Amino acid sequence: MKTLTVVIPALNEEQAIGDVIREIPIKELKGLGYNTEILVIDNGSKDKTPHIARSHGAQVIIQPVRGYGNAYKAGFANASGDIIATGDADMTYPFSILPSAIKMMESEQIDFINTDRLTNLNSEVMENSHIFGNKLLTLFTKYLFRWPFVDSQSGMWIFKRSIWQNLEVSSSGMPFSQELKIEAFVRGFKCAEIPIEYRVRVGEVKLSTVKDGIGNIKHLIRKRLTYGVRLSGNKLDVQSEKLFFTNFHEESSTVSE
Ligand SMILES: Nc1nc2c(ncn2[C@@H]2O[C@H](COP(=O)(O)OP(=O)(O)O)[C@@H](O)[C@H]2O)c(=O)[nH]1
Ligand SMILES: [Mg+2]
Repeated sequence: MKTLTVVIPALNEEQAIGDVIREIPIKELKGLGYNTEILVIDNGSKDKTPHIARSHGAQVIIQPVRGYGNAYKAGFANASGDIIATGDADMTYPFSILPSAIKMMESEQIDFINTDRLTNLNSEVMENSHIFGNKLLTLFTKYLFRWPFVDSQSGMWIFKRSIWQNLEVSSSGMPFSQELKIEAFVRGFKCAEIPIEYRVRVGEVKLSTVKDGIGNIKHLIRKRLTYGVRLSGNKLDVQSEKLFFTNFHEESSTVSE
């Protein structure tokens, strides 16, 4: 039997955390040959989040240092699964897709799956400013890293745990999400992206559209400059020749750059 670890960062999410955990299709995953380990990463919730998570069968990991990226780092360090899947503790991400995503990973031998909230987005679910910010950040990422995904800010990823040790992800906060995806891609892992249905958030948003948006743009520029120095010039281009990207928006057509 293999293991899937679901890692969920949660800061004051008592309204949603129970339903989020309940949505994880444990029985179906068992049928596929996977035991499910659920890790909820908390650092400073002042509400009943950790208590509710435990009562729904999750293990609660306390990361003493605040931040979305720090929460994920603690989660990945404590994960024992062959595969790691992630998502917010706010009901926005459909954990019910995990069995089909894992089947796809196995049949296509994919290392890293990103999910795309934007292609099928119901515009009532996300504010216009947020949609604009997400598209702008993705555009920057495409331009700076020749990165072929549609949604650089999605918080749901499914990947082989073994690749994590090869990724250099230093962000402690919100840029963690884009940095992980860039790293998976530029390090040459086989990546794919699947469109999902993004849903209305339950509970209070932790992200500040303007502050975090600007922070993410600064991070992209810094990261690209670091690559420029460390990979001395065109190493990124050389690497990208052997990059592989399976775009499931177009019925599994395969595009190599
Ligand atoms: N443990 C932990 N979780 C956090 C922190 N900041 C945000 N989160 C969680 O990370 C997820 C993403 O935050 P959210 O407000 O939904 O951001 P958005 O989805 O980008 O609007 C949610 O489950 C939050 O509870 C943090 O500092 N620590
Ligand atoms: Mg969210």
